[in-house]
Amino acid sequence: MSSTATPAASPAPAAKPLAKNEGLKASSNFLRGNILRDLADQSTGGISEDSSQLTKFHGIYAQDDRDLRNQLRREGKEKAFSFMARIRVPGGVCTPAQWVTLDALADSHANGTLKLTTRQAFQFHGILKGNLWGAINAVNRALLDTLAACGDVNRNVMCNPNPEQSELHAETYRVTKAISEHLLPRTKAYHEIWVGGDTLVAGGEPESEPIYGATYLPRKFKIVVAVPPSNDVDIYAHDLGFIAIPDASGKKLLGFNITVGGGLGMSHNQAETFPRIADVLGFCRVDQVTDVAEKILTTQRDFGDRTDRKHARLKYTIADRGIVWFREEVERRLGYRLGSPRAFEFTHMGDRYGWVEGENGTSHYTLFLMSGRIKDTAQLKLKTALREIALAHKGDFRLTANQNLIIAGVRPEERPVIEALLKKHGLDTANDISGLARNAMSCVALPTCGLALAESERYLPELVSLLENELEAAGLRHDEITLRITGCPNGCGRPYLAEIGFVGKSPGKYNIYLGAAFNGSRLNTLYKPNVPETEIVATLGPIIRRYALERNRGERFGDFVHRTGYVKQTGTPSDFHDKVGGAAAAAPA
Ligand code: SRM
Ligand code: SF4
Repeated sequence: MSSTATPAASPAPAAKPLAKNEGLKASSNFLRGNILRDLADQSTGGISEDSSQLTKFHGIYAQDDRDLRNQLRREGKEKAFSFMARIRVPGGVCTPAQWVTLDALADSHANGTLKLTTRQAFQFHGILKGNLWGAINAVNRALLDTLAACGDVNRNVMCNPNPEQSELHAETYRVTKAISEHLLPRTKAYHEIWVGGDTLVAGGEPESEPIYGATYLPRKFKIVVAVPPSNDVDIYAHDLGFIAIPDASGKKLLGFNITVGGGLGMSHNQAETFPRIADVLGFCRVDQVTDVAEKILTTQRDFGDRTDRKHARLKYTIADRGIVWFREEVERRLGYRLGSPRAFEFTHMGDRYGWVEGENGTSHYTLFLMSGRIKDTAQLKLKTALREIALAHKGDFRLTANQNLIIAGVRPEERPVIEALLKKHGLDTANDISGLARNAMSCVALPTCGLALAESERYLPELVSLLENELEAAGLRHDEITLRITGCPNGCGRPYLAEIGFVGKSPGKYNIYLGAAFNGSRLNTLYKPNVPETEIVATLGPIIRRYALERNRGERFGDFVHRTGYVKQTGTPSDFHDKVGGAAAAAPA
């Protein structure tokens, strides 16, 4: 696999000034900035705005408790600052020992919970400034890290979370790790600040970022690897995707179809921002994958819009310049042509719950976790249960792209122990969960997310049960329907790929989107804007009842609402925006 970096091409002359973050990156001395100074400042629980932009590259977000904001403002006090740290877990694979460490750190350094994200990572919330260095340092000592979990770089690389399911899955995981390592930033700043000196990095050589350059990427960049027929990683939502193509035996990896230009974030009523489904670009062999990933990333590095962060993702570069231009530019950098895409089929997104047998005699249990939040409550001691399982488990854990957890690689002699622990804690209920809950996902939103306009994680249980009542009454309790909710239009819970999507508009009000494909290959469409929580059942109940009565055999909910005319896709901004402001002429490509 190639490791040669393409020198940065001269960017086209920019008519508009560069975005502020560009100057910040350039002058940060490879992401150092004033982070150390700000950490040492004990006069505040926060850090400066510039440092809060730079710490993102270190996987750390400055936040404040939004539940307390108004009260503290009234009292003339500083916001209740704390930090979120995102731990990168390529392919979602972590060991039981790492789990036990993170479980303990959540109590000693954060808010006592662990959060599994929609991109196979862990998050700590509520880390106070005085605990931040200790938390990140301890994460590194557990042989995990937070480097490049956020920021204008390639983020955590996702793949089907079960490498032990088959040799094909295992090979795909190895490729995922190779991509992840190849595209990691090379700055020593992270280790200097959080690990202590250059403990893990050979010193001496002048610092450089051979792939990124000193200003990194125009914006975040996300890569996933999928193994059909499962589209569990939501490949069409990502900047770059690789679809595993097996050889004729079906057991060995032949290569990958490449997808580019997916992305979901948008801003309400700004038509020039929109979710976009990735295009299939071509095919490459296994030994070409890191080279292809690098050249696609550097194309975006050089042509992405550095003047406007709302227009800086790869999806806009491709929407503006066209996929043909993009392929030619990537092939020019590669020095060879990409192959024609091979046939593939995705049948579903999401996770398959309960026990699955692997090819090597081990088995794997997928556990449903509401919003990926791991905590103890009066009803369910989930955190305690998973700690006990981690202490007994000899295999691995796999974080899924849907905020769930796989207890993986369970040997036959170990299985009774794990089964007993699942039963003891009431976690052996995979088959009792409704079809809607099994396919439900939310983003974090309030109280930690600074961008939330409405509740999401805290509202999901109520929303699910409201709609479950309707489905139950219509005889559809076990039908699988995808439901996703986010507290704002940024799309962290991938709501535009749900058959029923809720996107926060203001406190207690949501835009309702309907009609994405069950296999993740079609975005949904705005059905009704600004729906108050109190009107959700009245809005969706009649559609659910009609679906029960009039659907064709095997017809998915998302397809039904298209056939019966509740929504239709036009390819214009009104698919996503209720009112159109900004540069309304730009339509989704
Ligand atoms: Fe996200 C920003 C949480 C997956 C699109 N996302 C944020 C921030 C950091 C808010 C902020 O910038 O201040 C949120 C922190 C909330 C908190 O308190 O923890 C946040 N995003 C999350 C997570 C934790 C949601 C979850 O409940 O699991 C996911 C972490 C993934 C990870 O481990 O890396 C998460 N975010 C996503 C996804 C889904 C995906 O990638 O599969 C998307 C849509 C896909 C995409 O990127 O287009 C997503 N997040 C965004 C955006 C919009 C980006 C855009 O192109 O417009 C923002 C805002 C931004 O970047 O300016 C954002
Ligand atoms: Fe925050 Fe919006 Fe992302 Fe939800 S979708 S976590 S509210 S940025």
